[in-house]
Amino acid sequence: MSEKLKQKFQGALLGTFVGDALGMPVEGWSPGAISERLGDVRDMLDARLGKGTYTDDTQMMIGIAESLIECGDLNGEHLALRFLDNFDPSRGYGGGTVQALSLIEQGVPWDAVGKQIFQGGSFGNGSSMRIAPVGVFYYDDPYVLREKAYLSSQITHAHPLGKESAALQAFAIARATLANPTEELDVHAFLGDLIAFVEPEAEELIRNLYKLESFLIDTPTIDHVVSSMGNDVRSYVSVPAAIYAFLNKHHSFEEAVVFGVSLGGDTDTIGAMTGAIAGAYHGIDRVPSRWLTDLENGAKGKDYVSDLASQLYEIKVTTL
Ligand code: RVK
Ligand code: MG
Ligand code: MG
Repeated sequence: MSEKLKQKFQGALLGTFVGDALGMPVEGWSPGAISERLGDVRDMLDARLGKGTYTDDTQMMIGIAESLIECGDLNGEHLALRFLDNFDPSRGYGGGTVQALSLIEQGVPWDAVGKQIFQGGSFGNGSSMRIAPVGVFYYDDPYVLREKAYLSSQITHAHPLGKESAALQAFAIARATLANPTEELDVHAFLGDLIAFVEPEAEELIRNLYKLESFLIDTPTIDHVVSSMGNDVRSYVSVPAAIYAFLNKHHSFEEAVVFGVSLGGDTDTIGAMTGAIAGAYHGIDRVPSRWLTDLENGAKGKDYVSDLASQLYEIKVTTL
């Protein structure tokens, strides 16, 4: 199990990176535009900072991994400062997150910033897209995982739906880490566990998760999925979209991420979150090597992220 568990840690972190880089070139496109102009997105395409480059999703995921490794736990203040240190606007951040980081830079306490963004905090998917390190590091304790996911979200996304979606995405990664990919996955039982995990107050999130039950039975067209649930930046829309992409195509990491990106809209983020869950399920050895080859590999690139996953795993196993 231990070698497999390490591969799952790497799958979740590099799965985020791969899905982000694959979806980035078609961010904001409709599913129809993607299928008409490109068919399936099955290869890294050149856009923005170049082929195989990451956006804010992976950049902030790296910040969480670094902070967990340095502190051995989730420390809100340390993480907030790390987000700020790593901030690079050329990666493309959400407006609320830029505002939150600017307030932290001005000296506003890290745990007071989140509530000042939008009305009662942001419910954008920015705290869910970066959660993979929390999902694998706390995979064996849902109670602690929820607490740490909320804490990591609070910094930039203090709205209850932002926090709950981040906890749900972390829990989906945790459950995928625990699952054995050589056994048939009961997708309805998996989804049922996720629905049971969500706090009942997060009604919008639960409503979208229930839609997935019928999608998994009826396998509707992508247009139907998008018109009935959406594919946008709201956390309670895009986290369920990523969960659906994983469950609908759970036999293959590649098919899951390609399907997630084909939903259009917030494709880098749906790709990143699908990649995190599917990577935690299958492990890094099932991530297509042509995708890994194409990833940027500079100062905080592919090898660095792989090393962060190994370090997180080593710290985790010493406490098991
Ligand atoms: C550029 C009303 C709200 C809201 C609230 C809406 C990167 C706003 C990544 C806001 C991801 C948007 C994405 C995003 C991550 C949130 N009331 N509207 N309470 N809370 N919104 O700004 O980090 O791509 O329209 O906090 O979550 O790849 O602009 O940013 O796709 O959600 O950005 O929320 O964005 P933000 P974020
Ligand atoms: Mg992004
Ligand atoms: Mg995005």
